[in-house]
Amino acid sequence: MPAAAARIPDAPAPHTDAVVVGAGMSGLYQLLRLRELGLRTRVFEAGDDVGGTWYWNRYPGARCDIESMTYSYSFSPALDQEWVWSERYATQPEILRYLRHVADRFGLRPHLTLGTRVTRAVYDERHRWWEVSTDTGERVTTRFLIMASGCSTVPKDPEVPGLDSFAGPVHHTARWPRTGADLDDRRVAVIGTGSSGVQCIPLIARRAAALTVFQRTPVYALPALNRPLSGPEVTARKAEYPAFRDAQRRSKGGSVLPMPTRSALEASAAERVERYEAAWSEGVLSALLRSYTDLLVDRAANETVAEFVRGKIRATVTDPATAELLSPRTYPFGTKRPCLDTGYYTTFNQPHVRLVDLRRTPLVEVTAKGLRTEEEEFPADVLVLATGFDAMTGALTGIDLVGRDGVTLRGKWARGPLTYLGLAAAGFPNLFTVTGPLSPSVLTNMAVSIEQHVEWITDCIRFLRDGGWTEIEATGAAERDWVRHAAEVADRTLYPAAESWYTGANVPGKARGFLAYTGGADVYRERCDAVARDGYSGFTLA
Ligand code: N01
Repeated sequence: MPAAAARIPDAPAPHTDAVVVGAGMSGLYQLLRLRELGLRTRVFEAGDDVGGTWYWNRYPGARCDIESMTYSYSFSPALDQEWVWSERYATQPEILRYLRHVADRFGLRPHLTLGTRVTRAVYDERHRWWEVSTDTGERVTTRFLIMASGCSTVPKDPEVPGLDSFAGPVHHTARWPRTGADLDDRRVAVIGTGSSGVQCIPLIARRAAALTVFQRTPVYALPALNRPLSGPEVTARKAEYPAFRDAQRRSKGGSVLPMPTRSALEASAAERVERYEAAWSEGVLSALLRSYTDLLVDRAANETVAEFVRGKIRATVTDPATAELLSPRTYPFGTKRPCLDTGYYTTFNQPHVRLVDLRRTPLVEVTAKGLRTEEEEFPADVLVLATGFDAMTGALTGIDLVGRDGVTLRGKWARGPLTYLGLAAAGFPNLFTVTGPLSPSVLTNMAVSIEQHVEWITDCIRFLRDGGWTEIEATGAAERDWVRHAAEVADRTLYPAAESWYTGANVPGKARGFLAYTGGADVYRERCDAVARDGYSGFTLA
């Protein structure tokens, strides 16, 4: 086995070389890579199994909105050939089975500490190591600390008084009971109509006696056209996997899809409709956005596709008033993450389903018996919160990360995340954030962005070890340049025009700013590679 992380001469060694926080898709792959490098590595995971997002989000209808054969690890050609996805869009249980299989197949379990949450980590400048504390009372010193804690980890409740007074069960979609929820013949109230709401509402409607959906902002949803994958189709895709995986890595968004060449405003209205119809029938989340080059940069161009989707909603939802309520009008198409629809809009044609517009009549309180808006009381037996997450930064600022001079990451990021490449932060040596804020992450196929970050971090640690370095830290100047660059690139798009978890606007009091890098995963990868080629420019080494 090769030598472990570099040691400081005449100084004590830390308990371990690397601690990884989280055993989701990122943490598992990071563990695998660091073990290959010969590093003593421990992974702490709050859940009692691996899976991360796919462990926690067990609500009815939870499934991926990127095709299974695309949204999976690419690092192992053997794994690609062995694993057989059953549907075009995999369900949560199937993705969880896959991640469990990865943990077993690559012998990762001995290095996992499950059911254990990291609560605090303090950088010890003298020893150049992190001291990590957990909620089980463990304290571990480690040279490197890698946050693989996910982008959508910390669930967010609705800001409405009285939640605790509700007499029946309250289920957040991201904390769904493992044994399932009793919804049969109940009066169910759902708050929230983002991706989680759009997926669970049709399935809840099938079981509930009555369903009331409380909507604050409507979404744009495209048909998923999910279906089982046939044997010959899987075989054909597997034959192409090596080239396909390579193309994914070089692509703008981590999926191999045709890119547009023409402006929407140059096309005639009839051409546009023809194109949008073709995109609509693809059943791919990004298909409409990839119809023309300017849909995410030009309001007028965007309005052509937004109105196309509204037309589809009007054609599906029979009651015109309900159709109008479900039609987004306050933000451009694509600037909040669109959703894939399997029976969402048609659910509102059912007589036992009612849509309540919280913009017109805001929620006032939750009572023991249900919900009360400014106008009406809605009795309910079960309350479902599909209200999303303190995304992108919540998992990182939610633990006490204390860097140089006692500065906390929470304090440093109070006015928005300051990070170099979304991978590292000045004042926090030897700390890496997998798919951290201001990296492409959630705007791309996460599987591809996770692998890119994990491989970059692993190469960096190898470089440090081989060079005898014990400390790496982003410089303040590099961090400032990156934050400025990320904001400039985002401001060239329509993304900042929407209030959403992309901008921090969904959490009251959270700093606003676009939280992902909009410049493209291909451009970003090249930038990260150049930093490494230049001997880690923008970092100081000790
Ligand atoms: O969360 P969201 P999500 N009162 O923040 C509403 C990924 N994901 O869990 O828009 C009333 O999108 C809120 O209203 P508004 C995916 O990246 C992927 O659905 O803030 N309503 C909104 O309607 C996704 O984008 C998959 O006005 C309140 C909803 O709750 C991300 O996770 C599946 C409220 C929250 O929507 C998050 O999706 C699921 C309040 N106080 C998730 N607070 C797939 O792969 C919030 N809302 C398919």
